[in-house]
Amino acid sequence: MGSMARAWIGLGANLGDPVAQVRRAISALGQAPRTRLLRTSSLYRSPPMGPSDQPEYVNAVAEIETALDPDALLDALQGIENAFGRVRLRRWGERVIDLDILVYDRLQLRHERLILPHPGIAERAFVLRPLAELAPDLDIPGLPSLSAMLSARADDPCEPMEEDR
Ligand code: A4P
Ligand code: MG
Repeated sequence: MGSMARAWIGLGANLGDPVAQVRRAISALGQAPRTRLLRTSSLYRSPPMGPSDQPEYVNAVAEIETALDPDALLDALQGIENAFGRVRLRRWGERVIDLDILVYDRLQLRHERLILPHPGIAERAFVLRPLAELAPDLDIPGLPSLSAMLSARADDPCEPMEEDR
């Protein structure tokens, strides 16, 4: 493959069998065109951010290398979401799977369909903890250090799941 970018993908699910769906989505990510799965974090559980009348979430982060440009990568992620039968119900609402591009190289952009780095990183323990597990020293453009963002979110519930890893 030609020039490869390094990207971190956030995964989340809270409908059906969230653990199985996050795992299946990670393997689908590894099958995306011109993309190689490098590492994945543990799975984490957390209460829902947003409407509280929905099940708890399972989240993880995957590190990939890809020759897809950011738009093509977003297409690939949305293709996986659609293949899982994702239906958009409400903002911050329940979903069978959600895949977000958290970081793509050192790119910073604000397009209509794509914002990089992902705008929710600093507020979300369920993104910061799995990301820090993979890349504690990652320097994210436009954001404070991961350790500073983690300290600010230290009281948010978000636990690694123990089972079978
Ligand atoms: N978009 C822009 N930038 C990006 C990016 N970097 N990566 C656009 C991916 N997509 C990006 O997102 C809407 C649009 O964002 C996409 O079409 C894309 O063009 P969406 O996921 O389709 O839908 P949404 O539900 O409206 O997203 P929203 O409101 O941004 O919600 P989030 O941020 O996806 O949050 N609680 C816990 N504990 N864990 C979770 O994972 N997730 C959510 C959903 C709510 N509460 C949660 C969790
Ligand atoms: Mg999303």
